[in-house]
Amino acid sequence: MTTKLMALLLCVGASVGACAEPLTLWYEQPAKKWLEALPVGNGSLGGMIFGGTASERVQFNEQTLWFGSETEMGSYQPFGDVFIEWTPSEATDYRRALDLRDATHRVGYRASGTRFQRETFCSYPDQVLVMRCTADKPGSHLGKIRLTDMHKAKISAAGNKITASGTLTNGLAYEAQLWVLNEGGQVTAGADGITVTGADSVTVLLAAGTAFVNNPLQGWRGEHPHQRITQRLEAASKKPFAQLRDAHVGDYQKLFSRVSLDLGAAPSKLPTDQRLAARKEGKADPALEALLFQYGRYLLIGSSRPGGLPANLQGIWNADLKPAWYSGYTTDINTEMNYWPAEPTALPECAQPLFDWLRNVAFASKRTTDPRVTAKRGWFNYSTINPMGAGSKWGVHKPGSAWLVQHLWEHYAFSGDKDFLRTVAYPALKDVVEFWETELVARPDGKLVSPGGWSPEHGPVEVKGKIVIKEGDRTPRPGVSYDQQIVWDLFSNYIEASEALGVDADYRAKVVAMRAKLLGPQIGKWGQVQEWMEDVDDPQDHHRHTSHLFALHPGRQISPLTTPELAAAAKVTLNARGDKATGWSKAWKINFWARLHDGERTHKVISELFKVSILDNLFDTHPPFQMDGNWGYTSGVTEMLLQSHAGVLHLLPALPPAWPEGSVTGLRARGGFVVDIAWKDGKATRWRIAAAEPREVIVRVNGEIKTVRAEKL
Ligand code: FUC
Repeated sequence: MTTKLMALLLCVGASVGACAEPLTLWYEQPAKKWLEALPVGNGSLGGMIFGGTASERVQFNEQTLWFGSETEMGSYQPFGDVFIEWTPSEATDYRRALDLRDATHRVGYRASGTRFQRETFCSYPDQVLVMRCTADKPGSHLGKIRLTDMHKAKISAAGNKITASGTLTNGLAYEAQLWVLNEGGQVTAGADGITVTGADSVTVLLAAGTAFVNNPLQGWRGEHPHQRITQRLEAASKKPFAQLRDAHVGDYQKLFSRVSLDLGAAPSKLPTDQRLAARKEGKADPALEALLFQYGRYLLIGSSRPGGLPANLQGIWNADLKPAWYSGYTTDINTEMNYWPAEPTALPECAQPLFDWLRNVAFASKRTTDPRVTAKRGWFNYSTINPMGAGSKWGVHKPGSAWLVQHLWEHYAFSGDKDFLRTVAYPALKDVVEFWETELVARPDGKLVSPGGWSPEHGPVEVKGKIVIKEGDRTPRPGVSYDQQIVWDLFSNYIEASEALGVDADYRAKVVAMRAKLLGPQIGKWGQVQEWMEDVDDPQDHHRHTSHLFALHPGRQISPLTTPELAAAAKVTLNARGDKATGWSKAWKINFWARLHDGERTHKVISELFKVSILDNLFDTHPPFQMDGNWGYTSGVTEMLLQSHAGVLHLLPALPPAWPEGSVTGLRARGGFVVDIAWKDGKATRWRIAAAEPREVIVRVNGEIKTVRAEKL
């Protein structure tokens, strides 16, 4: 038996409170409400596990169950629930835990002298959710298993199987199947589910799917999912549990274990909700901060895997028929923030769904008949989009396409993958550059400006002769900093991409000339970075969006290393905006302050995030729950430890006094580097920089600039 497995077993069997695993979320009671349940996911199929003893509930989703079409926004839909009622009901010695090391949820308790255990995971290789229920005495499983549906599907049970098969009002066919595999005892189907009697152990397999096809050329629709999910279940049911488990753990760990983070303090022995409560009260808990960092990686692996759709506003986990903001893709911050950690925390595969979606949305945007999003060249779209490119009618969002293609550039910047650059990133960048080439207009002084933008999601309006900043105002205005900075970033990425490929020298020269004429960031009358072309910013404006600092993060036009005056102005802006805001807004501020190299302030914003915006299951809340803040946080912690956007590899650029000692391994940096760092008393003590081919790199560490030879990976 491996040491790890032994530790796990010891933990499950141990009395409550005896475990202090750094990578586990655990609780002494089942979840009462959805936001206390714990998530499992394989990128497309997701479950929220309540962990009840007499009554277990797994609310599940499959990421393609969407109302809407290529022309109607619709919304993401919950699929259904698995309910299990077990007798006996009285339980003691209870513990439920989500272990991020093997992406497995475990429930353990004692009832009527028997020790029960339940292990659940969602497998990417086998495309099924697996729940195995065991006991230390034979014949102990007695109960009923039901499958429910949120959309009036026909539910039928036969033998050991329950099927829920239905069609949404937009014509999308869908199906879920639950198979019950028993060892010992009996399983019988009835009108309302499957009854289990006297089983030694029970394994529940769940698969779900829809007729959605992620391809506009096929009209987004393919075959009925029945065959596909039946085959998955047939294949999975023939494999021993240990085989399913090993395949799942192997697949997951290949991604997850690439990065480790130790923030230097022994993890608390308290359950996660009690630790969180103490953290909210101001008690230091760096290990909880490290756990939240890794949770972001866990959640991205759980909701964004190759072949699927990108993680939406709630990842894939949603129980609402009318989810907040459609549980869609909002491109004026949220969708992009979801993917900030993908490249630096070594999960580039998880960004693949974003790239596929981007290609599809570009395609759909080009064939739309909606004049509001019809471009002469290139494309743009609305601010909130569904998987098929239809948008909420709230409004168009011209710089969204430029912001999204930044992720293609970053994929290349981190990996150095020239094939990807040539075939995917470069054509997509050029397409959007062409949009802006047609869109930009020259002011009388020759400066190029975007003619009609907005600064998400407010604007200066005149009321009784005075300018006030109004929430939600979308009056189109020229030269808004948000547009200008995103276009600068797009042009810069395009220029570097065409240089790297050695193509389109003439067009590149044109883009270089356009970039030189772009109206750049301006410093206003109170020392701030101007949000609008006119100097009308209100120092009392605490709006959640700080879009005019795009250039600081995720852009690279402003940096204390290259543009110190603008960086100082960005500080003025951030101080005026304040540290209090919605979940994702604070997560963005963590990234901003890290980019300003202010570790102490960054950590103060982390404290604000924990205090107000982290829920008991460690989901981030806007409110309501939105997963962008989880991913923005993970990205922010990375930015505190390693930056690579300003021409140097910068180790520990924003290390806070609260993390005097620690280590990180496996972070990725632009240029194809993989970096490990250890530190003590706030100073880097050891580092290792590796690359596919050994070469020299300029490193900034402990206030010094060094040339370091990267080792071979
Ligand atoms: C943008 C934000 C909101 C929310 C929504 C999903 O509209 O301004 O705060 O995050 O996206």
